[in-house]
Amino acid sequence: MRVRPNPAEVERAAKLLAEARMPLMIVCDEVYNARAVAKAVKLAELLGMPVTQARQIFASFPETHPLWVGSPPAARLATLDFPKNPDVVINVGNKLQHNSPAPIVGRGAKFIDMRIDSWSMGNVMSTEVPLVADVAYGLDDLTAAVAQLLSDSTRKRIRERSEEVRRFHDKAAALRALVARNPEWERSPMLADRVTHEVAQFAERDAIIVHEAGSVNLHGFDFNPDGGRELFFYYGAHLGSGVGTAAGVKLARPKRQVICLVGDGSFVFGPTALWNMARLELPVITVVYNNHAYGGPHSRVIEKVPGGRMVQTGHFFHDYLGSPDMNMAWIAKGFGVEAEVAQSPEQLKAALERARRASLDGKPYLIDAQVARMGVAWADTPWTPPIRIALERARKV
Ligand SMILES: Cc1ncc(C[n+]2csc(CCOP(=O)(O)OP(=O)(O)O)c2C)c(N)n1
Ligand SMILES: [Mg+2]
Repeated sequence: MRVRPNPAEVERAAKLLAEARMPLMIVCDEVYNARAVAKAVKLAELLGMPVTQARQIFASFPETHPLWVGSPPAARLATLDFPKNPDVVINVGNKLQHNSPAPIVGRGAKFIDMRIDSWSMGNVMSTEVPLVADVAYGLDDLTAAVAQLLSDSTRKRIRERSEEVRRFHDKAAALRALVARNPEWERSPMLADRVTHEVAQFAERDAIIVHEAGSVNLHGFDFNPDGGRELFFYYGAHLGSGVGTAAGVKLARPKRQVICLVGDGSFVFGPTALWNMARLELPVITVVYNNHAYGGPHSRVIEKVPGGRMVQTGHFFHDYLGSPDMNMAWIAKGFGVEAEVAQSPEQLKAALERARRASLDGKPYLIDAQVARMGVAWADTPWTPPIRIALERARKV
């Protein structure tokens, strides 16, 4: 069922947005699902309004658009570099699962909440305007209402704001490109950022990226759900969901290149769908970021319990997956999928070309990309508990 928003609430929201000093829009999964990306772009452009996205499954806005200001690094809008103090925030299609005592949207701004899934509306955020609607209709109606309200002086202010947002967008893009200036760019085992960079160079312009690559920060893909590259992020899924998700996405979209990015810890929780890829000839390319570790949980322990015994002794019980190292290419071969290990950027580039040829032949392919452990407090040879059951045996059977 598709629902239009209450016209009286649309009027109130339009007035808040038209009068705002610095409005901010959060676009989320309902925008993608309602195929309303172009409508979100239209409203943003009408208002010269910066656009961001809080943790979701899909990318719901063209990331090269000059009004795109990136996603907040720590989920909350307060962690955005820009804008720092929005006075009106509009959510379009996010259920707002806050995951923290500090809500995603700060308390300072007036808040407009537009979505069809209204269950959690107003339960944490005090909400100035609730707009229960199919977001495609909601965006249409709101855009029409805002257009009615814009005076010449407001339009001038909007043009100036658009320029300010564009300057930030361009600066952020220039800074992101500096990732390639890392002095360790050529190292092996590789920087995770280097692996991401090579895959982003390699991916088709309308590739679908299934992302379960642990603590890896995606960059360089310039997602654009309106005809460009698309994202399936592991939000809300269990560890090990990535490979199965990728197989499902390829089944649903056989004409699109599907690339599965997965951490080694995540991969070993759920490689089973490799077998389905082999049997059904689903040419998915899987890249494992193999740092032989639960890198994220390692860093989180140090962050959350810095005075703990594991940090004091350097003996971490839960994070190192080496000794013996797992070979993900062998695991893939066991499921009937051709695979190889890539140690260096050169090997990775060559491996990606072989993966492309496998895709042409209708075959899945896996690359076990060797990635450095870069968090704090990693030893070169991490400690493991000195337990050797074989030595404890009273009977050698
Ligand atoms: C079913 C399940 N078990 C455990 C966890 C906790 N957990 C979150 S991230 C993670 C490790 C991920 O490791 P990896 O994929 O190698 O990524 P890295 O942290 O090394 O980047 C674990 C165990 C989880 N999210 N889901
Ligand atoms: Mg890992």
